[in-house]
Amino acid sequence: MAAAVLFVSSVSLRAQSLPDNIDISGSPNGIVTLPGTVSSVFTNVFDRYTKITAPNGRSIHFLLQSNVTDEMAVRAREVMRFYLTDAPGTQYGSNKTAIANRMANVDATLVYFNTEQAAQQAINGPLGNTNLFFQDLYATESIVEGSSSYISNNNRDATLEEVFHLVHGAGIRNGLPAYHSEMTAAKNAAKTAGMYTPPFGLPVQDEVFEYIISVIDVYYGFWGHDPDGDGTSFGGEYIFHTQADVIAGDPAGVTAMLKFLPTVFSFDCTVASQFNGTFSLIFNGGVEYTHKSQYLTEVTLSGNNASGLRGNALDNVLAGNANNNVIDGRGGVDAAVFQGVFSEYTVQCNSASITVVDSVPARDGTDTLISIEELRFADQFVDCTWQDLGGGTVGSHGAVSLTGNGSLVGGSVAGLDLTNAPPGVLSLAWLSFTSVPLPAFSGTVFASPFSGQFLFLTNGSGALSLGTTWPTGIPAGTEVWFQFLVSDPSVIWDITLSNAVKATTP
Ligand SMILES: [Ca+2]
Ligand SMILES: [Ca+2]
Ligand SMILES: [Ca+2]
Repeated sequence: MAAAVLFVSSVSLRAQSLPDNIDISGSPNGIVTLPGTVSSVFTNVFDRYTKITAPNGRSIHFLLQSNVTDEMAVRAREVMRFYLTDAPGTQYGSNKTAIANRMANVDATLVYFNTEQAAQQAINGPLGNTNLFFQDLYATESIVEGSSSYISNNNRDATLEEVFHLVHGAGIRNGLPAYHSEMTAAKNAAKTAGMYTPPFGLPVQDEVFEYIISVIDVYYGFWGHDPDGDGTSFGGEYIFHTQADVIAGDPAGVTAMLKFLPTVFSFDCTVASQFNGTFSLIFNGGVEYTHKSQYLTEVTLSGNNASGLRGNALDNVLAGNANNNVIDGRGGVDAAVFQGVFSEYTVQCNSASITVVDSVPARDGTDTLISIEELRFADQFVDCTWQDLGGGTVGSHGAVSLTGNGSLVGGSVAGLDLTNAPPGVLSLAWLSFTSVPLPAFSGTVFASPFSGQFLFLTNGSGALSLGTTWPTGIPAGTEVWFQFLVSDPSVIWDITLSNAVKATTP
């Protein structure tokens, strides 16, 4: 069991503290060498640093000892960020600004040691006299998603626990005293009912800290695999080990947890660089790690293996690494994230997948997306429902522009809008189900061979708006091309071509 006690240093000995202005902006992962300008009380023990900046501009610190990997430190920081992200609709967590500010104001610091022994040595020395509100965590109890320890489930992960202790102790206890009291009441009820048994010797005022994190750890799936094989968690302290168990057996505890935290464990998870294979967020009883991964929603591959991601039924935010990845969102409205701006990529919408090719070497590679509904580039979000294929020509009123709109979900409204045509002229809409692009009229007709054609008249502004209810029952991935041939006596052929648009049903 990891250290669970919250350390607050003696007021009379307050001396060294950490500045708020340690600059981490130059580091891609936000981890920097601990500057030599801070007190040797810190540099004698720790070598690296990262932080979360609270809304008030002050810092929540992370001090890192040598064996704490960057992956571990980023993970702990992102778990903290998750805890401090507003959880809409919750009684105490819908606006966490005051909690984060309070933590920063008391110099809340995660002191991340190599081992428990290293922590004891440092805390019994000068570090114990600093002006910090600190909580310890050890590299030996840190399991990064996708690492060999994570896959084999053979080691305790204390990150969720220790990071929440810091939020609870430095932020919630005095910032939300009514909430602290509610959690204490849930703890007392669980203790009376024999569901929660605190470890021997734990001061009674510390029990609520250990109890609520038992609920949190179990709810987010960290004990589902039942490492002790006895149907409990935390070495028997808490008698539940799966989310279903704890919801059914300790609803008061779950209710308390969900007054501050969301039901979905949406921390920004980066899979360890060593991982090779398809990282799955779908529970499979034969794959131990999926007891945990089934609750993740936001996952990024790192390193350079040609690995894949398989999302779950939740709305996922997924990103590959520098190699070529297959990213399958499965159910839900899923997003794939890319590092560069849209113009740097080629996006090919196929019938059952989307291929995204990065023109910048060694960045995102060529990724294949399946059941992904949104592509997030650095400058814009795009989807494959409506694609502008170009191919149009310039007429007497400029380039005739065609856009499509609507989600193409059966029963919803879909439309086409034509602009920049001459006023009051005949316009022929071509519709094609199998595009064989045809160079014609000085442009390219993509809606060819046409499967249907319809005649319309533009209005006095040279525009045309068509709307319809999209039919139900059209299979996902069905493609339809649209393009207009516009009468324009001032150009050769008497015809101006609009650009073509391609619709792909979701
Ligand atoms: Ca999904
Ligand atoms: Ca990639
Ligand atoms: Ca999906």
